[in-house]
Amino acid sequence: MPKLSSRYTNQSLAETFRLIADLLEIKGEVIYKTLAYRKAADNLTDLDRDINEVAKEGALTDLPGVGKAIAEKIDELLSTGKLKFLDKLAEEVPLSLADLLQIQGLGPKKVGLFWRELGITTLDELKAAAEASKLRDLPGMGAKSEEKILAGIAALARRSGRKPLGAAWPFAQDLLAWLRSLPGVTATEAAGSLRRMKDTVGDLDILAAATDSEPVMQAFVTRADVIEIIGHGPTKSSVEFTNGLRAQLWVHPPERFGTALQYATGSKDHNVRLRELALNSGYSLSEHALKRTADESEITCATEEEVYQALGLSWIPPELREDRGEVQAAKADALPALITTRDRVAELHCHSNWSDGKASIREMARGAAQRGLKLIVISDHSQSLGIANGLTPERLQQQRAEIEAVQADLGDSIRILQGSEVEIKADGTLDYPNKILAELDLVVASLHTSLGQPRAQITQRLINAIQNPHVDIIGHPTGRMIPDREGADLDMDAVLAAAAESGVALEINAHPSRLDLKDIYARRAAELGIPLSINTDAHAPQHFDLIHFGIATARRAWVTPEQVINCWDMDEILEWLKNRG
Ligand code: DGT
Ligand code: CA
Ligand code: ZN
Repeated sequence: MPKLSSRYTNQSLAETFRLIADLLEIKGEVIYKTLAYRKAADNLTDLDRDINEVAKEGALTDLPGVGKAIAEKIDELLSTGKLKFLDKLAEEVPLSLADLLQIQGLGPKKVGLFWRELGITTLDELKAAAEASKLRDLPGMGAKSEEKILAGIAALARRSGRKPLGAAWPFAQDLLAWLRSLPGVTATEAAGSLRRMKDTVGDLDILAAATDSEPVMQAFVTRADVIEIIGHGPTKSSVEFTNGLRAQLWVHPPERFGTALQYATGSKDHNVRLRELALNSGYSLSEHALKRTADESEITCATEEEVYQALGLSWIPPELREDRGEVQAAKADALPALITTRDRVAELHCHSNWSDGKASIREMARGAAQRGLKLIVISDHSQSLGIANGLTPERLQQQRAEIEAVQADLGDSIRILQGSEVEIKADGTLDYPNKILAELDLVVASLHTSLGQPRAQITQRLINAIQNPHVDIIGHPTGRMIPDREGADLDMDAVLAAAAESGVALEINAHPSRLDLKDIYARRAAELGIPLSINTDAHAPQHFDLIHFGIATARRAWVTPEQVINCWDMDEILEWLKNRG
């Protein structure tokens, strides 16, 4: 059941507004009354500032989608932790009913019906009623729909919400390769949140070009690893796989592949913005076609470039398509020259078997060189992280000798530096004295322990590290873990301000279970002139290949290579390190 939090974050506020919208719909309110709440929730989800700060400044009504009524509710929730309107609504409509909407194919009308007619308020009660055949006699219901509800409840138990990009992406690559091998398929492409490289995805959207869609769809829904067919149509089918992932396949003829790909890539908000622009320029844009409004004639687009070009825009990289200013930028021909994986020449945070890595320094350095890197920093854990076999000052000395030996052996193929990933301890001090930090070539400071500290305390703890002149990079700044842990309750405004002042770099940790900083924070950091560092945090050479997840996150943050240390020339990197002390 959605719970009300005592201290509101952007996300918990968004959830509260979604809950209100759901309850109003179950109660039977007309749709337009619920829309304002959903819109506010969506905007809160994407907001790149802490709502508490915005409220303090009295600037709530400046936010998109927030009118006077919503602003008052936000104020009330932030200042009292409660909302009279919601309390009253919850007296009329039990909160647990909102959970039932998670069941595929079950909308607020039916949930309201079960509640009023049979007093059902929970998933368990609904399941029991369906099993006892009590639903089939209600208006609009039957034995079939009862079965569907039971299947939906079972499916809900199997899947737990959104999936990490890191799990979805490799599976999608397999699906794409398989589709490409089917007869009649001339092109394939990922779409949806997957192509936009969002850190989590609801379902995979996959596109295939084929003149005859039927055999492709048939092959898709009868794959051996499909456990449920959610929908099966000529242009779109949706299935669930045994691994718990869901995918939607869109099949369109090659001559309209561009139009279809543009639509299926989204995001929905980007598409809405683009459709607006199309209408204003005399076109209509839909899932199936781009047409001139005047005579309904179609402009068939085999490629996405043609769609954007017809609307007077340069092609917009998928990672930017979140309606965060990209359409306006494309119109002004002012899109950023985004960073790519090829720009990265240095790995500044990785581990060897001196701490918890799986490979030797030599194996890590050779693996990095084989992948075209020019510089690698071995940054093993510091002494207090016992479970990761952190290094004492004495072992650091010994490690230095090994690094020098490997360097002599590998010669010019790669430069190896000695760094450390130094614990920011619970009391805010660093895990080595300054004297030792000064001897290291590069210092990454990270939070791993006591992440649950109160906001003021953990913010100050991180700022201590940011202000230490020996610290070069703050590793995975929030400590979040996708999908299970939200990260420390940091005051990001304060963290970013301190970083901008000290000149420290903030990491975008590329590991798909971290992607930390996330896109909106990384974008703000870059805008503030804070150097970014994208690292894989590799514990074995093959982890270097995860870099593209970090690069994608940076692209979602509108980041260019000049803003990322790992893309600088070796001389520039060394100069920067020297100046930091
Ligand atoms: P997800 O799956 O929740 O991670 O997010 P998406 O972005 O993949 O969204 P999804 O799977 O619901 O739909 C795939 C794409 O289809 C979406 O990115 C844009 C397009 N689309 C879906 N619904 C709408 C809509 O109502 N209007 C427009 N214009 N496009 C839509
Ligand atoms: Ca999707
Ligand atoms: Zn690390």
